[in-house]
Amino acid sequence: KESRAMMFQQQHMDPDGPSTNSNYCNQMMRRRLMTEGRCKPVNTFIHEPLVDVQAICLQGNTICKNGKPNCHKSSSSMKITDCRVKSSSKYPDCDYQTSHKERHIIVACEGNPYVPVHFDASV
Ligand code: DGP
Ligand code: DGP
Ligand code: DGP
Repeated sequence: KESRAMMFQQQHMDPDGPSTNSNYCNQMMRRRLMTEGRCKPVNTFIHEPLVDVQAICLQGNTICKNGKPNCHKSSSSMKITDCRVKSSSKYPDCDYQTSHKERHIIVACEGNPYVPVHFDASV
């Protein structure tokens, strides 16, 4: 199914971003529909070309946090923004802390073509 791969792009891809803006996560978490029904607690956006993120599926294989074997760690560090909900946030007014970072990222890949479907961690 294309849907998990499309969902990954919706939730995690922002190749042209980020604007240097402490409201980045508040705006993007809403715009990408992660504040519907609840405030998604933690989410990472990736500021690299889609082809470079898809290529991670051919890079270092590693075990996912859920124990599945289909995770892959990027061989290069990548520009990311870490969004996490503030303890003072009250749904539906989802309020996030925005942190720009450069890290190696770990994604789960599935399917044929074998593409990212889940963001596992940054290291
Ligand atoms: P870890 O085991 O390293 O994935 O840490 C889990 C942390 O993430 C913990 O602080 C709780 C928080 N958390 C709660 N709900 C979610 C969620 O839906 N997604 C993610 N990524 N983290 C969550
Ligand atoms: P901590 O930094 O310890 O609060 O843990 C946060 C966890 O959330 C860590 O295991 C990495 C994970 N995480 C970061 N971004 C995302 C994401 O976009 N989706 C999911 N499912 N987990 C994420
Ligand atoms: P996320 O990118 O973390 O928001 O998750 C997207 C989907 O991936 C969601 O349906 C949960 C699922 N998922 C969570 N953990 C794993 C994992 O370790 N491997 C795989 N393949 N999928 C996972």
